[in-house]
Formats: sequence, structure tokens, C-alpha cells
Amino acid sequence: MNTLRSFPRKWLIATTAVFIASGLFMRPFAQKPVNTARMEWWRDARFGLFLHWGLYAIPAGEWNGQTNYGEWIRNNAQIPLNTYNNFQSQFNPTRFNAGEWVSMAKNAGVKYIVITTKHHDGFCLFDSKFTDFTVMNTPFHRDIVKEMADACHQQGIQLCFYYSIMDWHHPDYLPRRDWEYDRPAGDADFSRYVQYMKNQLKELLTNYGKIGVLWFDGEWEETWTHELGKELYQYVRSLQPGIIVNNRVDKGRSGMAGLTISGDYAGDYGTPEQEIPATGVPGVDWESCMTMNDNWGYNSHDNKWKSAPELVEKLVDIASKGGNYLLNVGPTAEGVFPPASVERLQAIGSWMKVNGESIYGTQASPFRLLTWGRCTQRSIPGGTRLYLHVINPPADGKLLLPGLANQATKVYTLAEKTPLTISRKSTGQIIDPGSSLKNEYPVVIALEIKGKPIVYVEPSIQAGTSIFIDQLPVKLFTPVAGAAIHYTLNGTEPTIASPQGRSLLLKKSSTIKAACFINGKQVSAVATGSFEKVTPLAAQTIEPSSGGLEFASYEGKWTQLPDFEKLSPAATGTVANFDISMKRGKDEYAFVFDGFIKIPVDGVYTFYITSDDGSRLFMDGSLLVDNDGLHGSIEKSKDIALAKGLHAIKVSYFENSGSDNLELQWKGPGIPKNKIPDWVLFRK
Ligand code: FHN
Repeated sequence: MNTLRSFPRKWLIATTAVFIASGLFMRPFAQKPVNTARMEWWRDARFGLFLHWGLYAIPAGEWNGQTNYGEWIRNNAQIPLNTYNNFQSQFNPTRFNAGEWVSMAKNAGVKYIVITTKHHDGFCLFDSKFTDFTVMNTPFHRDIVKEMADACHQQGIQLCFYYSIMDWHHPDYLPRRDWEYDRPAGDADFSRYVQYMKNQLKELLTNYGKIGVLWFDGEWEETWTHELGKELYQYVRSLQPGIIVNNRVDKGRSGMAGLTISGDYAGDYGTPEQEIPATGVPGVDWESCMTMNDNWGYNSHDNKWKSAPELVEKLVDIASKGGNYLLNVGPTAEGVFPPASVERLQAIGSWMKVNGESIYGTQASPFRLLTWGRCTQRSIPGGTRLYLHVINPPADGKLLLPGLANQATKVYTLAEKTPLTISRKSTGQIIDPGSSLKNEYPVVIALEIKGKPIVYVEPSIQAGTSIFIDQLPVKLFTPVAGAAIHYTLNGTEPTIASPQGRSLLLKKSSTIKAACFINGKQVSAVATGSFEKVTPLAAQTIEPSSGGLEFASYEGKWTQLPDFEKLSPAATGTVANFDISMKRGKDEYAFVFDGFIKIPVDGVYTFYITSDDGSRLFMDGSLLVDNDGLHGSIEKSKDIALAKGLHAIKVSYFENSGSDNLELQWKGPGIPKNKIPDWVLFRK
């Protein structure tokens, strides 16, 4: 039953013309930047397999009784180079079969494979004339990259190369690990190392056929520069002009969030790691790389496996945002995939065999949010096919497509082609999927519509903060040309009789509800925003002795912030700011900073804490921002209303291993977001 015919067609044509002519589509498609035709195969692929394999598979995560290492084992267990090099004489993956690996990937629905040709430890899985630290000088004595290249070519899978800029083995790489007292820099020459990399990249891009992607990594150390990154990008493209290069060739990556910051940074796509962006970014290519358990390299003790349905949901979520999914397997020292990885690849393949068309070659969702799942889309003759991935079936079983204005022509389950019914309501269309939703994996429903999607997205409610002490300006915005926004301030549903406008000034706590109306009819879902008027937290009545903070440092290995009350500090003292540079080692340490911050005027302040690994920010004794956990560099923030004067501020932080950083920023009345300056910090 399709009741769209009751919809005023003349109106629909008029508004459609306005939208398409103005290009003001309610939700932009993932526009493809021109002159990057070479990326089309990669965009259509959507799904790749990451392989982290090397000498680190031999210890398999264990060293001196500790079992939580991965491919960083040489660094994190501080294994001297001469000891680590012994693994080379043990590397003999007799069960390795490139054809089997590629078949498992292909049967899982993977379209490209990224293999670590050289990871940070410097060991090469390929035959190189520029070092002996390769697989050719192991008992295995076979060029693994060559065998992978042949198998990929035979099975129609695009082979791609991971290559680490950081190199803990090459004598010319700098910096050394800060614990490598037995390996001084000596006459190390970094420019000689850069030439070594180029020599190897020429081998990799000359001897193994067409390579799809050069997946650089390890670009974060200070010796690698923006200039070197731009130059290396051009060098790689000169060897294979059609190759794609990720953004880790240069210095523009925004930490683990992975997208490229603005500037002339090289790299064709962003590389979120172990995370998926909250939304897609029209016209921006990106690929989320993720592990199946907690490690990239094989760890025989790591049984924290994500379930197969969870992995499929990540694939669906990523594709609905216009991204690619690079899912990792860490093969064992014998040369096989861990059984748990094999099981998951097979399960994903079963789902992809039936639903792969909802992933491959699709574009991002035209909807801002679907509470019950995700959506992808592809053009079809005369219209568009929307793929609706039902992940959390709604309680009433009805699937609302908020703001969808197009006429539906067909609705059916993708797997069984079972016809379904669709009906219209003022704020969109509703599909009744009947009993077809009961499944642990996403169920895909195909909805075919005429033309390009026209989605009247709900208005966005924009304000600087969610709390205020006096008054708060709020903007109501919609990309829907020709729409009026009607709103209420008391949490009731807006109607055509509700006030209309785009700019508000709140003077009391309010719950704003706003919707788009065209020709007197509501066409979008309702957007909600709550804003609270609060009293600023009173300042502390203390007389600080001097500037700066008190700090206590601790040493130990944690995966979350410890209870510092139960620990004895390794050192204590005073410091001008939240500064971890006086740490004793690069890993396994923690800090607690205590003091007061001088708030210049009554107002709402936003505090930001960025850290790798975990951290917490307390204000006047209460937890304000919780950024705890084992993670890459992540920023979290919170608003708080503070009265003028001194407020107790405390920050706790820990670093487990790998990269480390801690940064405190603030924003407030007349203060743009920036680092908290020394001169507002005081101690007793
Ligand atoms: O340090 C590497 C890590 O070992 C792994 O290769 C990941 C995969 O993207 N990249 C780096 C961490 O960001």
C-alpha cells in the first residue's frame, strides 16, 4: 500500500525542483572529488583485510611471563636488538599458504588485502637487496610478499602494502628507543635512512605488480617531517601513478581519529584507528582499521574477540558513513590465521554473500540518524535504491524513515525479496517489515524510490554550550530550502501555530523542539535540544602560596587509572602546568596534578582533556571529564558554570605503552579554546 499518491504532486515537483536546482540536497551525497578516478575501485570495495605478520608472531605476545604484548613487543618489553634478532633464525611458517589466505579473504567478501611488508621492528616479509633483515634470511627463505602477490593476482584481490616509516632496527633510523642504552645513535644519518626507505619502496613497487594502496604508518616521531612526507608521497606516486597513499605518509593525521587536519598535507584518505567517525564527511575518503580482538600482531593469550555480528555491524556503520573497513588478522608463527579469526571471516562472508550489494559501490546514508539501524544507497535507472540495515529493531516493529519525501516504488527484504508495505506520515515514511527482523545479524531491506533521495532532515539546534548562567543565544538551522522552522520551548511538539524563527535568546532553562514546515505542513522529524540555566559554582576561599601545581609521579603498568591513594609516588614536586615531560621513562608511568585555577569572570567554561592513555579532570573535588582507559590520543570535554575566583583543579593521567600525551585546554567568556596558561594555575 503506497499512499504517496495523496501527497500533493504539484507541490512535490515544485520543491523537488528547488532542491535539485539549488543543489541544496537535504543530506549531501558523498561527493567524489574530481581528479581522483584512481580511487574509484577502493571506494567501491568498502571492505579490506589487514594482515599484521612478522617476527613478533613467534613470542605471540608473551615475554618474561607477561602476556599482553603484540607487534610492539620489542619496544614494550624492551627487548635488546640482538636478542630480538634471534627470532629471525626461528621464523619458519611452514603452514603458510598464500592461496589459502587469499581465498579466506575473498570468501569473507574482502576486495583488498593490506599486508605488513615491514612493521616498526624493521623485519621485511619481502626480498630486499638493502638489508639482510628479511624473510629470505630465515629458515623459511621464501618471499612471502611475492607469494601473496601471485595469489592475489590469481584470485582477483587487490594487494596493498603496509610500510612503517618508524624502524627500530635500521642503524640510521632516529630516534632510538629511549631505553636502548646499548644502542647509541653513533653516526646514524636519518637522510641515509630515508634513502633506504625509498630504495625499498622502489623494490616493492617494481617487483610485485600493480599495488592498490601504500599504507604508511609510524609517521609520528619528530624526525619525520611534513616536507619529507610530501616528498615521499610524490616519490611513491612516481613509481606507480595509479597507487593510493594513505594520510600517514605525512604529518596531517589527527591522532587515532585519523582524518587529515586542514593544510597541504599529503595522503589520499584518512585513517581512523580502532574507531568509527560519528558521521561521514561528504567528499572526504577515510578507512577505519580495526582489530578482531585487542591486538594487531598475534597474541596467543588475547581472547577478547568481537563477535561476528558486531564486526558486520561495524562494516554496515562504516559504509553508511561513506567509509571503508579494514579488518585485521594477526597470523601465527606457523603461518595460519587464528581459528577465531577464521570463524569470523566465514560468518562475515555468509552475510556478505546475501547482502554484499548493500555495501559494495554504495554511497553514504541520506538520513542524519536512524535509531534502528543504518542506510546506504546506490543509483538505479530513474531513481535510487536505499539499503536499510536493521540493527536494533524498534519496539513497535515499524521502521520510520524521517523526512523522506520521495515516492517509493518497491520495498522488499534483500535476502528473500519478500515484498513489504510502506506508508506515509507527515514526517516521513514507515515500513512495516512484519516478522522479517528477527536476526542476530543486520537484516537488509531494499527501498526503491524515484529520483535522488529528498530527505527533509530535522533542524539542527546550535548553541555554544548546553548550560548558561544568564542568557544563551541559540540558532535553528535547516538545509531544506523553502522550509520554515517552527518551535516550542517547553518540550511540547511544534505545530504550524508554534513560533517560527531561526535565532533564539534563552533566558531560562528550556527544552527546544523544532521541525521544518513547508506550505503549512510538517515535513521533517522533530529535533530536541535541552538547555539549563545554572548557578555558577562558588569559588574557594583560600590564599594560594604561589603559582604552579603540585605533582606526584608514579611508576607501574595499568590499563586504567589506578587508585592513587594506595600507591607511593616515585617523585613529587611542583610544576608550572600539566606537564609530563619530567617522566622517567617513556612507558608505564602516571601523574597526579593538584592545584587551583583562577577563573576570571562568572561564566560557563568548557574544559578539554586530551590524553594517550587515560586521564580524568576533577573540578572542586568532583569528576568533570572522564577520559580514562587504554586508548590513543582522544579529546573529551565538559561544560561547567564557575564563579569568578579560585577553584580546585586536579588531573590524573597514566601511560601504558606506545605514544603518550596529555593536554589541558579551556574555553570561556572572552577566552577562545586554547591551552590553559601557567598564569591561571596556583597551589596552596
Ligand atoms: O603502531 C602501529 C600499530 O602497531 C598498528 O600497526 C596500527 C595499525 O593501524 N598502527 C600503528 C598504531 O597507530
